[in-house]
Amino acid sequence: MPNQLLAISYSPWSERARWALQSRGVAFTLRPYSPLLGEPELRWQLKQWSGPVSVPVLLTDSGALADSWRIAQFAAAHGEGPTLFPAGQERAIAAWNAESERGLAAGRALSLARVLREPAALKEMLPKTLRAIPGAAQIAAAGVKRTLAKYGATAQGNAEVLADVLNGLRRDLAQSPSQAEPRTLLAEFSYADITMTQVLAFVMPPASGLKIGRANRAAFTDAQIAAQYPDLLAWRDAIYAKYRAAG
Ligand SMILES: N[C@@H](CCC(=O)N[C@@H](CS)C(=O)NCC(=O)O)C(=O)O
Repeated sequence: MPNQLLAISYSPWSERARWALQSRGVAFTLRPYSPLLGEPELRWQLKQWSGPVSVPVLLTDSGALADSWRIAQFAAAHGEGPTLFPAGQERAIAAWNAESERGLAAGRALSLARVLREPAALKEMLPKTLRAIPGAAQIAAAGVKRTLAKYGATAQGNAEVLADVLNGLRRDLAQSPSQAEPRTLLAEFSYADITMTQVLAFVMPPASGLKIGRANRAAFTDAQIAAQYPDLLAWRDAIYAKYRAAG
């Protein structure tokens, strides 16, 4: 059976896995996942009947990989292309991945609060066939609130956490040994760049990679934070242009 990637089209967590697999040329069939609606099948695939489940999930012949980090390591061990985890750098990359998690969690809380105020963005989160049904926005709002609760999102302090992660990224890029243009976090392109570029999806989504509707693109954009980090947005766009081949 070919590898199957269960992924949310507009989610930066899913994008990390998709990019890692595609950069290594690892073949997979993409199975678009809808939060809440897709959960029964996901639980069945994982044989996990209680506790939280999330995507991306890669279904392989040797079992399911239920986390973007594990999927990236699988990608690094298969196919061919950029090394992703250069020798001796795994701990450094894990630290960047932890920073990415922190930034993404804060960004999710900020973005989903804006999505909740925008019916058009809420409807875009549903599969096309459900968008016209009565109460579509309310159904999506219930799903969004569930996601916020599931990941323990708090209402306060998110802008500060996101800024802290972005300031760290700015510092790390300034100190990087990279001779390339655009700079990479390590001396060469790696999974560190894949995972850290994702934090910027909640500042302003990238032009490619994520499949995101117009209303959600606006809701994911934080004009105030974007105005403070034009250098990082330009870095992200340049990394995408150079290293993110179309899938
Ligand atoms: N550590 C996980 C986190 C993934 C994650 O947070 N996924 C969220 C993205 S919003 C998700 O699946 N949400 C849908 C849901 O929880 O129903 C990874 O990187 O794979």
